[in-house]
Amino acid sequence: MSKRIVVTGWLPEPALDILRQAGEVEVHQGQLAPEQVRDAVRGAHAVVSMVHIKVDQELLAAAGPQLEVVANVGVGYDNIDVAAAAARGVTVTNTPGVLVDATADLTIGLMLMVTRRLGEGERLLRARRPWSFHLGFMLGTGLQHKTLGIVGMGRIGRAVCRRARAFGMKVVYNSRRPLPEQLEAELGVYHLPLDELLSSSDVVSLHCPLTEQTHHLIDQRALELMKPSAFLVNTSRGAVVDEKALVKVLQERRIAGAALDVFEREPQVEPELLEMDNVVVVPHLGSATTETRTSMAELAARNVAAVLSGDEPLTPVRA
Ligand code: 8YV
Repeated sequence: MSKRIVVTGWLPEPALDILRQAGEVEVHQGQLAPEQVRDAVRGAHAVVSMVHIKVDQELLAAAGPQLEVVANVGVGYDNIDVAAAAARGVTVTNTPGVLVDATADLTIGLMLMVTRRLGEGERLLRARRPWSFHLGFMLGTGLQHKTLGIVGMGRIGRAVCRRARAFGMKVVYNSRRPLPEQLEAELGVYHLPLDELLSSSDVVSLHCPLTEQTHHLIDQRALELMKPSAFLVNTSRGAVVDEKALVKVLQERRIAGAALDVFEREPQVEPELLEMDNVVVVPHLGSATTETRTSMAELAARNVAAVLSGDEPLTPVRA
């Protein structure tokens, strides 16, 4: 009997081709309510989950005991109750590696947008407001010789670090596990306690996963440690930042600006953020290139194919 593979969102064709060789594929697109997802996965042997789909006890129970694998299309897997899956013998996989460059590129793009006021400038022209060049017009902040503080020095953090060093920035970092000395030397970085990183950086960029420990890691207290001239960039997960506290410190001008790719209650965005000229907001585009999304989807599909045929998955998530 052919195995049933349920896909919970749009997937590029090359990935679907891989899945079709592994079983019977059913794609559910559009904004699915949790009960619609539960209905969709009933009887599935494999679920390809998108990062906004909550894979919890209820969903796993709805799927049934034949479920073998949940393949997340994303490196982050905070949407999945990994322990609950493990308890049911369900393999969980993610897509590390393939999205490192795309996410690091976007981070630098956001950093430039917010420090050089690019969104603000574009809005000015699109509003057809009068302007004229003068030496003091729309001055931003240069990155050269400034300090970038990277929170979370995994593969994406390191890729951002390399790019920032090429821009002439100094880089400090904070990570659960500090890097080996040799790698620190190669990257030209050193580890700092989080508070020190926050108080000494000109740009703080977040690259840690969302876990119980990192939920609201950047809260009111943390934000108030930042310099009034500093910028916050978040391409990790929205809930790493207390978004309401961020609104408050921005309104009080306690930091200079923020550039956000992710939000605490996606797809909602705190409305005040949309009103502020020193805030850049984009809709979760970290890995959104055709090449990267295709690679992510193919990796997820290969993980499904491996597990359904009794092989080891390529990129398992350990409980
Ligand atoms: C996007 C991500 O969420 O991989 C992650 O964890 O956040 C991003 O890559 C993903 O591409 C959305 O499907």
